[in-house]
Amino acid sequence: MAQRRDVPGIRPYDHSAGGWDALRAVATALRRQHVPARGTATLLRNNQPDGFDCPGCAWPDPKHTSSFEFCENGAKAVTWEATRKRVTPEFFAAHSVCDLWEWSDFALEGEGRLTHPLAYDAATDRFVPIAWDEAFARIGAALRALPSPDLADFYTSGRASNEAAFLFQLFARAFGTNNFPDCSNMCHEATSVGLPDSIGVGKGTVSLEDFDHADAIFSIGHNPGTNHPRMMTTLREASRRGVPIVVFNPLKERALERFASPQDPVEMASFGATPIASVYHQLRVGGDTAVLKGMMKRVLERDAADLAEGGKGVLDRDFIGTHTLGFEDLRADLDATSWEDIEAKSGLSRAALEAAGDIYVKAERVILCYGMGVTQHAHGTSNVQQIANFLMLRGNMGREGAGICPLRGHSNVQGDRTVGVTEKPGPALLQALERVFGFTPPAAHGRDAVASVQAMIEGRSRALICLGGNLAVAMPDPAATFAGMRKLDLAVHMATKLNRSHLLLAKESFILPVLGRTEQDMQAGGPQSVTVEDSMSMVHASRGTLKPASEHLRSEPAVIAGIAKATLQGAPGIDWDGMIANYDLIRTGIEAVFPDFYDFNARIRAPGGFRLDVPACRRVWRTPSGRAHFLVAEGLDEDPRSRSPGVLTLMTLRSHDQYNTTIYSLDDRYRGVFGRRDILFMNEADLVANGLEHGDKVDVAAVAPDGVGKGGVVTGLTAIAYDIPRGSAAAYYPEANSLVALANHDRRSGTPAYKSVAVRVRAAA
Ligand SMILES: Nc1nc2c(c(=O)[nH]1)N[C@H]1C(S)=C(S)[C@@H](COP(=O)(O)OP(=O)(O)OC[C@H]3O[C@@H](n4cnc5c(=O)[nH]c(N)nc54)[C@H](O)[C@@H]3O)O[C@H]1N2
Ligand SMILES: Nc1nc2c(c(=O)[nH]1)N[C@H]1C(S)=C(S)[C@@H](COP(=O)(O)OP(=O)(O)OC[C@H]3O[C@@H](n4cnc5c(=O)[nH]c(N)nc54)[C@H](O)[C@@H]3O)O[C@H]1N2
Ligand SMILES: [Mo]
Repeated sequence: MAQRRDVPGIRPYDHSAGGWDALRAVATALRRQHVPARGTATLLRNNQPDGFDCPGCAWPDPKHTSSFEFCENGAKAVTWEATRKRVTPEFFAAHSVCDLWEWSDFALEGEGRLTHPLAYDAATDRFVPIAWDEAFARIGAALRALPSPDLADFYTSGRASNEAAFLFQLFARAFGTNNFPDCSNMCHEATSVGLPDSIGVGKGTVSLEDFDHADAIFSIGHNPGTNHPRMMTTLREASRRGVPIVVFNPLKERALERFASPQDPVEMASFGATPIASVYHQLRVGGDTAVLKGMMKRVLERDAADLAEGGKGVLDRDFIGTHTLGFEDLRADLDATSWEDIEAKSGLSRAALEAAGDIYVKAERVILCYGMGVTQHAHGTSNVQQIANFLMLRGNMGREGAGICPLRGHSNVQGDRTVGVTEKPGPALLQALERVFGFTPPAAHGRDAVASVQAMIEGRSRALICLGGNLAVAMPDPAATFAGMRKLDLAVHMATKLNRSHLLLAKESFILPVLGRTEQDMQAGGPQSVTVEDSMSMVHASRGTLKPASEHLRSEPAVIAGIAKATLQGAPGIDWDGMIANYDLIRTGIEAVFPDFYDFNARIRAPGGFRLDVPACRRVWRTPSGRAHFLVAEGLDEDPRSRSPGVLTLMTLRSHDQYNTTIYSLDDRYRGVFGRRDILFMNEADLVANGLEHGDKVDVAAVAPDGVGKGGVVTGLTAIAYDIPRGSAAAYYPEANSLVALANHDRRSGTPAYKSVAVRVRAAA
């Protein structure tokens, strides 16, 4: 290979994940946010029995009572919220919205915590302070002025607590709509829609203890070293026990290769590390259906061979016979799928997939973990169902040490759904709300995230109330999304930090600053705790300990109640003030509506909280047939456009120094990228095929959704030669979101196909 030219900011990083660099990164984060020594005390309270739940991710804690578990990115998430920096009324007086629009997202959020409720003033093009009650009154009046409640959308980002989310859906339904766009729609909706058809529940079935009993772990399409760092403790323990860990990921993510635990004095002192993956398969982007079908085909082949030799076979025939339907259809599909197609689509050899299938067959108890690499595809729902099929072939569902483990995104995205944030409420929820709160909630299904944005674009949505998040930047196709949001009559953002969504002005726009999870929440009835649900259905309390960033902040429940009272004006007699004075009363309401939360207030006070019932864990299948279902995925091809010559399949993903649309720094240490994010990761042979060299400036154009016309374009990226399969490419989210069309989503779950975008690359114009 010819000597590669030097590209600024690109240098190989050969250390293990974790280790001393992780400790150094935390020290830098504390310094940048001007958080002094007390920072350490803050971090120590994170995920402690009497402290706050880490806003970083939804991975559970060992009974939530463990001693401090060091986690670089959890520390960054806490530090980001506990920053000493503030965006004050003086800041807004000095900068018009027009000026701020030119700032980068990194710079906007980097200014720190919002301190005052703000309303947009068109005369000066500035956000100006407003009294809380006046803000509530104006928002209420604007909502009441809408000809129909269905002209409003209520967005939830998954950091909101159960209490806030419950009040939010209660308010929106009392107002009269089921329009609940949710960050889950961009994330694990494929799980929430796919798994109920397979196993009767849209959640994972494993608990943390199950990992102690597993004898093989499969990891598909997630990057825990960055996004679920506390999971590394679990994977490291499993690896040290000799449990095979089989990884399928287009990129060699460093933490899945080897990890040095900052909590292990020996590893730290010796600069050692623990290998994580026992085998690492770099499949092509979008090759997961092929991989899963390949491994399942191997299981059937092994089964046939074993039977031929007089054995009992390798399928769990008891389980399949007693608990499932659809096995013969699956078998027919696998028989009809050729190894040739599987190899072509996955980019992996038959031998590699057979070996992976053999590890699966040898293990008695298998857990399969997955993330956005599986769900954010046009076939996301069916990908998830293939995972369930794979596990069920050997009864790896609903027993100790085995099961399916979706790694949720935001720390309470699962809980928000559990307590009623859903655009498709079932009869049980509707009846319970009516019984408990005395009003008839709307039954007609509402809008999810893609549908909401489409409605804004088409003028069918006139008001947007956001419980956190940065909807405009998180969604596909910023040009269309931004234009849609600018057409609104009313935009309300409950937020901790300034972001671009707030600058998309409606006729009336408000930014309402709220307490973060790390902060004390004092109400008339004393200090309050909230609750959250982690990826493994454990519900526990979270109590902030820090002094609030400003005396003007209100809690999310209090702001929702304020808007609700001003909008509903007494109807239908919900005791908003009582619930805000004492959140126990909100929890009493949750318990009355959702029977699974029985004794909520008592159980939440026990250390570690409690686990919500997941019937599939008991091999109870809440499907119409009462059985679990093998479900067939049609073919292997997600997007026929990706087969055209010269087309690459692009995934958009997170760096190590980012939390969704929040950018902590411009580094992505493990991938060897420093001080920049304008990078396109490509296979060297694809560079050559496009007449490009490592370090060339390129323009990337999406192949239009219908194969003709115009798709989105991102210009001026620097293409680098990277260890990624041929035909696949990668770029950072959200910078690359212009390439993702709103229409490019999974038809069944609405999840945008952020990880399968057909693109062409050419030298920059
Ligand atoms: N520090 C930090 N923590 C976070 C977040 C954050 O941004 N920063 N975000 C939170 C949220 S909301 C979420 S949803 C989670 C996200 O956590 P993850 O699920 O880990 O999300 P990503 O980083 O987007 O991408 C995951 C991985 O999928 C791989 N991948 C891409 N395409 C494919 C494919 O086609 N097949 C396979 N098998 N793999 C593929 C990528 O190489 C990458 O390693 O993390 C949560 N935790
Ligand atoms: N191309 C591409 N796009 C993606 C993805 C991808 O992988 N690729 N991933 C998708 C995924 S998985 C997700 S979950 C979405 C994320 O979408 P969102 O959840 O909408 O986005 P975040 O970036 O997490 O939101 C950040 C903002 O939340 C506010 N905030 C932070 N903490 C709090 C709090 O405690 N309370 C309140 N009220 N506000 C708070 C701050 O103002 C901050 O600016 O993005 C999606 N978009
Ligand atoms: Mo997410």
